[in-house]
Amino acid sequence: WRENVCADNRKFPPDFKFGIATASYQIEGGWDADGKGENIWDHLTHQTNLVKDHSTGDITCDSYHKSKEDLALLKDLGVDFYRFSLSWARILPTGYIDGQINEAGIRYYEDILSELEKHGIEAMVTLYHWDLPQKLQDDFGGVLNDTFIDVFANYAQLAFELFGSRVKYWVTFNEPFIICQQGYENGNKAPAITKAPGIDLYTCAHVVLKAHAKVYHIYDTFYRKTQKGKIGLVLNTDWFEPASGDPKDLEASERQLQFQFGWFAHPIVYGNYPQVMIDRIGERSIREGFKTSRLPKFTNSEIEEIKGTFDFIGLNHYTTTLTRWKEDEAIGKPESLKDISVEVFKNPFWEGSASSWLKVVPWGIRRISKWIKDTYKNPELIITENGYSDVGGIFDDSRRINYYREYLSNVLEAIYDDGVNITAYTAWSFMDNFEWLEGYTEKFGLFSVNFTDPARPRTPKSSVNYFKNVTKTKCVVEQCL
Ligand code: GBH
Repeated sequence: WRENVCADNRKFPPDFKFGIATASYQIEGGWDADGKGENIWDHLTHQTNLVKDHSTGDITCDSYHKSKEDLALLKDLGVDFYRFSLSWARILPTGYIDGQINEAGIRYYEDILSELEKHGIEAMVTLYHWDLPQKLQDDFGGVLNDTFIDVFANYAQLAFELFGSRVKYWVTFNEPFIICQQGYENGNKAPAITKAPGIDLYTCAHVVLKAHAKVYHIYDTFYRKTQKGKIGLVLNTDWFEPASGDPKDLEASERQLQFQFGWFAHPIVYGNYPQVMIDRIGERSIREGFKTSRLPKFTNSEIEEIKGTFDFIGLNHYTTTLTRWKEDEAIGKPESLKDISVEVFKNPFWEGSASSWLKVVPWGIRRISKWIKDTYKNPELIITENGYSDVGGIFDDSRRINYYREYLSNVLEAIYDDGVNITAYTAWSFMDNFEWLEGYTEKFGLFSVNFTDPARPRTPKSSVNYFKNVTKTKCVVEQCL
């Protein structure tokens, strides 16, 4: 069948784009270089023992000092665009617009953008990939406080002013589900606040959605016409495959998707939270003795403000999980998992990776794409992350190549057989980097980085050749004509 992929002309459409992604805290290093402020990841890695190998992102790939070299590698990869994020505290050390503006930080991103332009590579820029300036956490509790909305909007507007003429795609937030569920409930991400499970994460999401909508409207009103870019939100989800054909397992799968993806997608498409969240959280809250739902309510004007605030939806997708219906949890101390009440597990026969959660299930990307098309009125969908981890030091990374080939092949099927409007695909990640609480124990890069060498040399893995061929031929197999 592989030959058929090309014989069939199953190449990606001519205007389909390929890119590769990174995030500021994971690759930049230079944590206090040239006036950068402290952020919540600097704080967490310096003040706690939460990172598995007790490592930090202080230096990591040292991309802060090596961006010229990195840009040359990107050019050679043949990508159409580069997805990276801005370190808020590198631009605004305190996070506030009326604090000091760090010229060195601005220059760093200007240099990247002009190199990209020179190489004919488009920029996809994420405003917030988890590295909140620490001062905003200290002053008002970060993303839990409505104050965040204007502070974020000021930062975003500055970014549009400074960089917008050279940015094709803006992403407001990377994975609000993770920001809120892990940052403010299970403690797997900074600021690792776990004191009000079942409450704080919903407050966080409420603030994120309002901040997202505000920034969308700023772009739409003041910058879109002259800067001609697009702006969207990046959401992460597994595909949740029902464990059996039992309608109850189907219901469980749908509920899980609504509580994870729908939590953010439903508001930006339809204006409010999914009904199943409103009903379940509302009902449980009352039985728990709360006067109102733990899920905050949008006012009518907020609903109007949030509805339609995207040009594209970004999907970060890595793996699939099985879902089985289960009896509702007893009423007790609130917890978001009890609100969902679904049993999730993995098929033990699925191929694994270095990440416990990441099993290789290529057909899942086709099913989640189709589900998004059907559930959210066929939006423009961009795969903003997809990739495979190993333990590092593997240069002939054939399992990573297999992963990309099989996932990309399913993306082709989603486009041609299911009519999903997928316009671009982004591999995670450009190079091995700091994998959050897993430190340097899980490697997603197409380029390997030697973290014990002060020069942090980059070495291509075999997957670089594979991906180069994909970007050149728009075809998933190596011998494409
Ligand atoms: C992405 O999130 C991030 O955007 C990126 O920065 C990161 O490097 C990349 O993934 C690779 O991990 O074991 O039960 O705690 C992906 C979504 C969701 C994947 C949470 C890991 C952990 C599940 N992530 N999941 S669990």
